[in-house]
Amino acid sequence: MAQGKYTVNEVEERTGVPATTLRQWERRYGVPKPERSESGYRLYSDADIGDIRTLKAHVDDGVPASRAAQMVGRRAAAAGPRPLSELCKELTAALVDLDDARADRIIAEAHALYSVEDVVLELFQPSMVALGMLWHDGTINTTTEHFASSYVQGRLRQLMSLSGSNYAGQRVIVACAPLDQHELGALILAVLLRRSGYQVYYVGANTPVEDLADMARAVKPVAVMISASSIDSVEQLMTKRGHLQGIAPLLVLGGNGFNTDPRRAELVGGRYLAATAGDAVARFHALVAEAASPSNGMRA
Ligand code: B12
Repeated sequence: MAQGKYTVNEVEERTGVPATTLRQWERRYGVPKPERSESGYRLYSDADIGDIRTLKAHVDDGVPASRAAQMVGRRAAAAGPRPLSELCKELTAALVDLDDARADRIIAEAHALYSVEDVVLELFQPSMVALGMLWHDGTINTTTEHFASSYVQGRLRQLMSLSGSNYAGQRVIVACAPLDQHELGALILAVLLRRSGYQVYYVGANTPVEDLADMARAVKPVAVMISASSIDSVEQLMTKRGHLQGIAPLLVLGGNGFNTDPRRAELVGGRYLAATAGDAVARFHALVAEAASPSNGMRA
């Protein structure tokens, strides 16, 4: 949700500072910093009102306005960067409001302050889970969910292409299980793998296992990684496990369908590494080194 909720007249009433002075302070000293509504009106938050009261108190004590504004600005900066959990709540609210311009600003702030890995795992992932839960419980409708999912997918694809493919790197195919439309986990995994130097073939949602086996024969990856977000998706893989045998030196299985019971991975004939893509990629490096070592053979 946006923080700004008071108009300039309401702020004048609450603080006793005339609207003209408020605008002057903003123009000259950058304090306060109200948001703008879609139609361009200033909207002040509770924090802005706090800053205005402090500024007024200093000015009433005889401190020049420019110096008082510096004191208030320094205090705000000392509060430090906003945590990703706070940005996550704001991103979720912006997407529920169908406000992609606001979402862009929140993500820009996150990228300026945190690593790509932290942004995808601690901003995009929890925000998508929150949005998905709102859809699952009927709070938001399908169009809102599709808008939000496709927005986040777009941002992840952007990150994937910005990371650049390492054409000399070891090859990995990333796909979702047959009939599985939950694509965001697999996309996050693909981004992190690319950033770790692998040449990633990202296939995406709802991938038939027979076709995946054909692709693996052509591409010869060191690993095929499949995401299954539900038990139904795990069952799809179970029924097709014949096609998965020997598909690549490593068959790695993950996603919610395996997180709820990692033993299912063995039944499908693959390896389970971890519940989040970040931890899974860290373990994957060691496995690849092991699989590539001649003394260990090339087992899935
Ligand atoms: C968002 C969401 C949706 C969105 C998906 C949008 C999209 N384009 O991706 C929509 C609304 C479309 C959707 C639809 C459905 N959903 Co849904 N959905 C979710 C929700 C809330 C979040 C999933 C998500 O995006 N998470 C964010 C990503 C980033 O996290 P993640 O997938 O867990 O991935 C991380 C890790 O698991 C890991 N990882 C993932 N894959 C892999 C693979 C490998 C190899 C490795 C190493 C790691 C790894 O790395 C990722 C990053 O850390 C989950 C509940 C939940 N809490 O997870 C339910 C959930 C997965 N959905 C569920 C269901 C039932 C459905 C529907 C059948 C509902 C319906 N009645 O139509 C449909 C199925 C559509 C289909 N055929 O696939 C159930 C599945 C239950 C089960 N049986 O197991 C869940 C668990 C909700 C629930 N509790 O009931 N859903």
